[in-house]
Amino acid sequence: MAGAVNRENLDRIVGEIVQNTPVTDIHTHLYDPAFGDILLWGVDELITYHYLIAETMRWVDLPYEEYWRLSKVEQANLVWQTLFLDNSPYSEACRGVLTTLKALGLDVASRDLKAYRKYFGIRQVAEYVDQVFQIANLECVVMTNDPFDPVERRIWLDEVRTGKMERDQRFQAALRLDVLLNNWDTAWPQLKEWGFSVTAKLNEDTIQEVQRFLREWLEIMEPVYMAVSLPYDFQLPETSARATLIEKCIIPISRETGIPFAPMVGVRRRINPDLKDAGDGVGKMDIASIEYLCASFPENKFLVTLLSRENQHELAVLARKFRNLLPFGCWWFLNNPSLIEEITRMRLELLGTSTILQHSDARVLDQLIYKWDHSRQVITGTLVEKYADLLATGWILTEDEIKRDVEKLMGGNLWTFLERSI
Ligand code: RAT
Ligand code: ZN
Repeated sequence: MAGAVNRENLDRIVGEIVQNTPVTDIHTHLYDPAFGDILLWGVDELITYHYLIAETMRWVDLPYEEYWRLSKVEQANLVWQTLFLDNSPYSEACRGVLTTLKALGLDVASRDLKAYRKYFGIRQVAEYVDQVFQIANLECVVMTNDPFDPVERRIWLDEVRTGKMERDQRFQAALRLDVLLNNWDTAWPQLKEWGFSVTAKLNEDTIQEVQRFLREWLEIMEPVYMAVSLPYDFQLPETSARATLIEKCIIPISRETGIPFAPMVGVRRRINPDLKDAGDGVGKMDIASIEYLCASFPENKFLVTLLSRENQHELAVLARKFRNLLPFGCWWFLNNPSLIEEITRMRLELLGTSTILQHSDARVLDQLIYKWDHSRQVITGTLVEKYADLLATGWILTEDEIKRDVEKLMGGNLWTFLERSI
């Protein structure tokens, strides 16, 4: 049979296919370069990634406020000295910096931070975006777009809505609703100031107005989904502003527009507030809340990622029961090779090809390079194992069939779920 795969050529073929399949990266914190400075890139941003700050602060005897008072370059110097020179940088976040520098053609052996700075100092962002997309082999990335963030809000309203800015289709939007859903006490006065006739009490008029707010932002951003990061103790159903907002505002609008709701659950925000973004933790959530959503709203679609390792098995089992649930990615503290391997293997065994294996969560453009390189390595190994098991039964596989599967797993399933293309 043409393109037939056997045990001898399997590793090579799967490796090449995973490498050559462009990814839809379903969750990042990157921005369309036209949004300006809020798109982070370059070596100092890479080195001061909050994952690395958490690791640095375990070693240095420096009050947190003093760290935050340092300039970006001084912060990067401290992280570099502490994690890369005084210790071997094999933690996932450290290794990621080195994978990235190497892929860009820099000499990692030199350990010459100044030379790396020089390289980035002369780069132009537009061509750099092209280069990163090409090295990481990405089709598109999904941003995290917060209408309550004053800087972003201004860009969406003044530049995008007015048509002054042309959107780069490689950067798809996601309407992020953390403030609305997790902080109604702050959200409602803000909505009121913006001209929505809402009150603290979620009466019928307020619900209608919140729906109007959502419709407006869906029109402005044209997002692929509406997302929220939720704490580990999130419950549904329950009597709370958040539960009411989800059931009475998000769910009906999501159904009406066909734009999925994406709960990302399991965070313990700011368990060490002095560490800022680096100070969040993880907790196991109650999967019954996701089950409630999928079962109660069968006409709605849910994209779900959970932060706790302990929730991964029950999420995969739940997805077997509900086709309106699409689990995605190995989120944040799970984005480490050992855990990606475990979760990927389990999802392939329980869900076949009907999942999205990974997202990058990149906050700095350059991180796309390492996050996808490392994930691709693990995904390749796990897929080889699964296809080898198939071949061992006497099943015949073709390269085209492997390509078909990999395209789905690397993000193609998002577009099928959305019933649209990019
Ligand atoms: O992974 C991260 O960088 C976290 O700080 C969060 O942004 C998390 O991914 C989130 O989307 O809330
Ligand atoms: Zn994130």
